Amino acid sequence: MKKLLFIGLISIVIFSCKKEGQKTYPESILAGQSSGTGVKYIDILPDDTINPINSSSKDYLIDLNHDGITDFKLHAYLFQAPGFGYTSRTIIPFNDNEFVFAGVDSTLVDTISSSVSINKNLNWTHMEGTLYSTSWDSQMSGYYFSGLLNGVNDKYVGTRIFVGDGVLYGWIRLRVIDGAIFVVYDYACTEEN
Ligand SMILES: [Ca+2]
Repeated sequence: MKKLLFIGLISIVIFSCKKEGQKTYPESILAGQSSGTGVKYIDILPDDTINPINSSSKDYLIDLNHDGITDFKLHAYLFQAPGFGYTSRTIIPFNDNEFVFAGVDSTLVDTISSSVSINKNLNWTHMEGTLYSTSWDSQMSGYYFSGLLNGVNDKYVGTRIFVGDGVLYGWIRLRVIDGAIFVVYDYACTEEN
């Protein structure tokens, strides 16, 4: 019994020590939230435009929490030839970081409205996700597209990155423009307390 009590006491001491040194992390962020305790916000001034030239791609790297480690890559690609063409804009998570995808299709990036809570209850994936892609073929008279980010304003891509023992929730505000172009306005993520 004494032995049990001793082990119990030791466990309590170890547990409390751990708890004291432990960092805590906010469990959510609001889409578009740029201020408040535990929120790190970066406004890109002027906005960055990602514009690949024909038959090439252009990458844009984002380090959401500014720790020197890239968290996401935005990737734009354009190909066009007489009679057909293709564009794509995707997000590629690094280090198993994740973004919020739309419903059942894990390759489509969701668009989150301003002030909606980004938290663990959304659909998360670390796969490459499509922001918007198009293709056309004059012989088939077809124009095809996929992605939710076209023609929307003030919509956000929900993100989360994994650091040590914690999760940092965040968002990136983007807009797709004609062709293969897109614009990065700003981003934010939570930070440990
Ligand atoms: Ca980082």
